[in-house]
Amino acid sequence: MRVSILSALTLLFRALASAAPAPVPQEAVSTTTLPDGATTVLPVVASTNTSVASDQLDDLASFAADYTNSTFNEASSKQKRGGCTLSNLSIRREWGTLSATEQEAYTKAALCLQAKQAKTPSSLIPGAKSRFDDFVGTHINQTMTIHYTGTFLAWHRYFTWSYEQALRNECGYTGTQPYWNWGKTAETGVESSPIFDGSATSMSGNGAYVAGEGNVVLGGNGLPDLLLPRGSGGGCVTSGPFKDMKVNLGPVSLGLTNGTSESNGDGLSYNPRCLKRDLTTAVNQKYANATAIVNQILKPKDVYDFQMTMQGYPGSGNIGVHGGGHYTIGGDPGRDLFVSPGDPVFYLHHGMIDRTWWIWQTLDIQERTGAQGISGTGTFLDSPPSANTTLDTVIDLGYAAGPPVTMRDLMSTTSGPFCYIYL
Ligand SMILES: *[C@@H]1O[C@H](CO)[C@@H](O)[C@H](O)[C@H]1NC(C)=O
Ligand SMILES: *[C@@H]1O[C@H](CO)[C@@H](O)[C@H](O)[C@H]1NC(C)=O
Ligand SMILES: *[C@@H]1O[C@H](CO)[C@@H](O)[C@H](O)[C@H]1NC(C)=O
Ligand SMILES: *[C@@H]1O[C@H](CO)[C@@H](O)[C@H](O)[C@H]1NC(C)=O
Ligand SMILES: *[C@@H]1O[C@H](CO)[C@@H](O)[C@H](O)[C@H]1NC(C)=O
Ligand SMILES: *[C@@H]1O[C@H](CO)[C@@H](O)[C@H](O)[C@H]1NC(C)=O
Ligand SMILES: *[C@@H]1O[C@H](CO)[C@@H](O)[C@H](O)[C@H]1NC(C)=O
Ligand SMILES: [Cu+2]
Repeated sequence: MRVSILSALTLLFRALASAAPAPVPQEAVSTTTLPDGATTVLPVVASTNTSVASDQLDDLASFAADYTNSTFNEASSKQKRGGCTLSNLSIRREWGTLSATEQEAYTKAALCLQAKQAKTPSSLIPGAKSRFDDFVGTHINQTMTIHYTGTFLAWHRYFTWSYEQALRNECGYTGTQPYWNWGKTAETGVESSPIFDGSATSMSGNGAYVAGEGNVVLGGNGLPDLLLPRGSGGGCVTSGPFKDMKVNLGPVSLGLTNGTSESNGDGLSYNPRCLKRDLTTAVNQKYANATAIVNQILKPKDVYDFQMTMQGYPGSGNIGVHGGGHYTIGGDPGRDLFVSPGDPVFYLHHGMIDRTWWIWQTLDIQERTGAQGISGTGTFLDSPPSANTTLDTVIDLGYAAGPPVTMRDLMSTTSGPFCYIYL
């Protein structure tokens, strides 16, 4: 592997800065120095006790926030950041820490996007009826070039941010994009969590219980089958802010609970139906518990491993925290890779995906926000083969949002179009 001059300098600097390293592997912690000289102690191994792992995740997130904050005091990184300053740095928070007023403002803004006219011409996507659908349509259109590709993380970062901007600029929302900490719902059970409890301050609850459903079967393409249990719902969402919303697009590749899948062609025609969920705590606990999240952050040493672990190495039997979140929601469009942004909770899930990436990037910031922070090509598992994704690869969100930007501008949450961190 090529080592850039910059990362060589970083390594040298670190070696000098830690002239007397403490022998700590037994305690499974390491001491890290922030740009402003402060030091912090971080875990190096995920605890198998999910309650301890949950604290480890908090420590890692605090480190990332402190680290980002301290770079604002460093002259050298200021020019790279353009206009992002400490005074306009926005902070994304976990759903359960928002006030009831903030939670309701968020869902009200999402309903507002669902009531606003689409920008996508109906000649291109006849089923896109609302501004909310512009985002779903863009995701459907690009699904095969944004998952298991070099653009996966950055594309979804830009997509989620653009949705947040639409809520703010087109629907008067004044807050930031909240996220879903999967580790918390794995502990409490998904159904009773503030996100999914069906109250007026939730993201709506479960689908109505549908009897007689079987497993969700993943696999195909010669891979061994992976069975996921059905959840506690399956039918239409009956409570909370989104109980009357219509899913207009899809399905394209909707996994059903009898081993088959359903599609409506390219999914771009008008197909209004209720939002369905099949909340599945067992999937959350198995694939996206706090230990899995901390492992996701601590184990991968390069972005190839990071993004493959997150999406699940095909055939490994593990669907990763990304798949874990999607299949915890279940239902329609929750189990449809193409149409999943048709459930508004998608953006809380991808907020957490992005938070996880942000923390991982901060652990080796130069390397992981630069060219070495990209791996993969422009097509799903490089099939059909396509060019490597680079810092110059352009991301275009079509009618959902603009402008097209290069990967270079999407690698840091505090430069390019972005100016946010997570707590
Ligand atoms: C996990 O850790 C918590 C907090 O330290 C402790 O109370 C609990 O007993 C541990 N659980 C197990 C199964 O060891
Ligand atoms: C960020 O750093 C500034 C000093 O530069 C400090 O005043 C502020 O409290 C810090 N904010 C956070 C969230 O740590
Ligand atoms: C932050 O504020 C500065 C001026 O205070 C402005 O130039 C810049 O565009 C803002 N950045 C963002 C990302 O809002
Ligand atoms: C699977 O379930 C769907 C939807 O309930 C149904 O239309 C289809 O016939 C079922 N397929 C099989 C093979 O049971
Ligand atoms: C947490 O997730 C990991 C990875 O998916 C899994 O191996 C482990 O069994 C899970 N832990 C618990 C307590 O379910
Ligand atoms: C694309 O990336 C792969 C893996 O990093 C590398 O082996 C290959 O040489 C690259 N191809 C080009 C054309 O740069
Ligand atoms: C779908 O993607 C293609 C590029 O892959 C683009 O040319 C086309 O405009 C997109 N359609 C919509 C409606 O965004
Ligand atoms: Cu996606």
